Amino acid sequence: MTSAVDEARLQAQFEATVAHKDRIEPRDWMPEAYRKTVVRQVAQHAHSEIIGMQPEGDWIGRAPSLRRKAILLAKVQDEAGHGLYLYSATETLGVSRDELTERLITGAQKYSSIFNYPTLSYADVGTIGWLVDGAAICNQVPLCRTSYGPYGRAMIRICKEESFHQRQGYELLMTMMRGTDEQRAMVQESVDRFWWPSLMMFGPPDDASPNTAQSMAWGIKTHTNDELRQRFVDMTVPQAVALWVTLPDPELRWNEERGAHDFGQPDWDEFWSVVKGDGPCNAQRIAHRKKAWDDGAWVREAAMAFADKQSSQSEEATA
Ligand code: FAQ
Repeated sequence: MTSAVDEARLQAQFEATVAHKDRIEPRDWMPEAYRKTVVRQVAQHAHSEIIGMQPEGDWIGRAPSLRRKAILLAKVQDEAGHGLYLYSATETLGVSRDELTERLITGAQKYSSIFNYPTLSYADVGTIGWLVDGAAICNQVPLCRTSYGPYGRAMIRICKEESFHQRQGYELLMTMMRGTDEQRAMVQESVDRFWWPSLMMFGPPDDASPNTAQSMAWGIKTHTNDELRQRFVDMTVPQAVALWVTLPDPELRWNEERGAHDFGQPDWDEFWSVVKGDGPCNAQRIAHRKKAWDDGAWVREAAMAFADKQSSQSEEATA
C-alpha cells in the first residue's frame, strides 16, 4: 500500500523522467491514466498493423510476376511482425494479446481508418506503399522517442521496415508510370482514392483531438496531428511531381511566407463515420479477423498444453 507521501514522490519522479526525455520502463511507477493511454495507443497501432495485412493481402494471389509476389508477401509478413512487437509492448503493461484481440473484435478498440477502404486495382499496392507507409513513417519516426521504453524500441525496428515498404510502393508506381496509358490511368485513379484517407491517418484536427494535449505532456506523442499531417504533405508533393501524378486537391499550393504547402481539409464527417464502424470495409475486416482468430484457437490451445507439459516435466525432473 503506497501512502500519499510515497505517491507524491513517485509522481514527481515520473514527471522528472518525462521532463528529461528519459524512458519510462515497465517496472517504473506510472500514473494509471498514463498506462491506459499507452495501452490504448499501442493496441490501436498493433491492431492497425494486423488489419492492415488484409487490403494488400488480397493481391498476393494476383501479383503480376514472381518478383512482385515475393515483395508483397514479405511486406505483408512484416506487418504481422510489427503487430507482434507492439502486442508484446502492451504485455509489459499487463494486458494480454488475447484481451486486446477480444477488444478489437468486439469493436471496443479502434484501428486505423485507412484499412477500411478497399483495394480495387493492383496500383493500390503501390499507392499503399507510397502514401500509407509514407504517412506511417511521418507519424512513427517521432514515436521512436516516445516516453514509454518498449514502445519506442519497437518503433525503431518498425520504422526501418516501413522505409523499405514506402520505397517498394514508389518503385512499383514509377514502373507503372513508365508503362502504358492504361497503367498510368490506374495509378492516377488509385492516388485519387487514397489521398484523402491518407491525410486522415494523422487523426482529427488538433482542435478536435481530445487526447493530443495530455499525450504530448506525457511525451507519448511528440508532435500534434496537424504538425505531422503538414510534414507529410510537404514531403509528398515533390514525390508526386517526380512521379507525374496529380494530387486531387485544388487548394494545394506552396505558401512562400509559411515555407510550407497550403492544402484542403479532408471530409471529417467521412472520417468519423469510418472510425465509428461505417466505412466501406469495416464489417468485412473484423469478420475476417474474427474468423482467423477462431480458426487459430486450436493452435493456441495446443501450444499452451505443450508448454504446461514441458513445465510439469521439468518440475518432476528437479523434484
Ligand atoms: N483511425 O485524440 P486523437 C500502419 C481516434 S500505420 C482510427 O487525436 P490520439 C502501418 C483515436 O484513437 C497506422 N481512429 O487520438 C501499415 C481517438 O479515439 P479513442 C497506425 C483514429 O491517439 C502501413 C479519437 O480518434 N498507426 O498501420 C484515427 O491522440 C501499411 C480521437 O483522436 C498508428 O496507430 C484514425 N486514423 O492520436 C500497416 C500510429 N485517428 O482511442 C499496413 C500511432 C484518430 O480515444 C500497411 N498512433 N483516431 O477512442 C498515433 O500516433 C495516434 O494514436 C493517432 C491518433 C495520431 C493515430
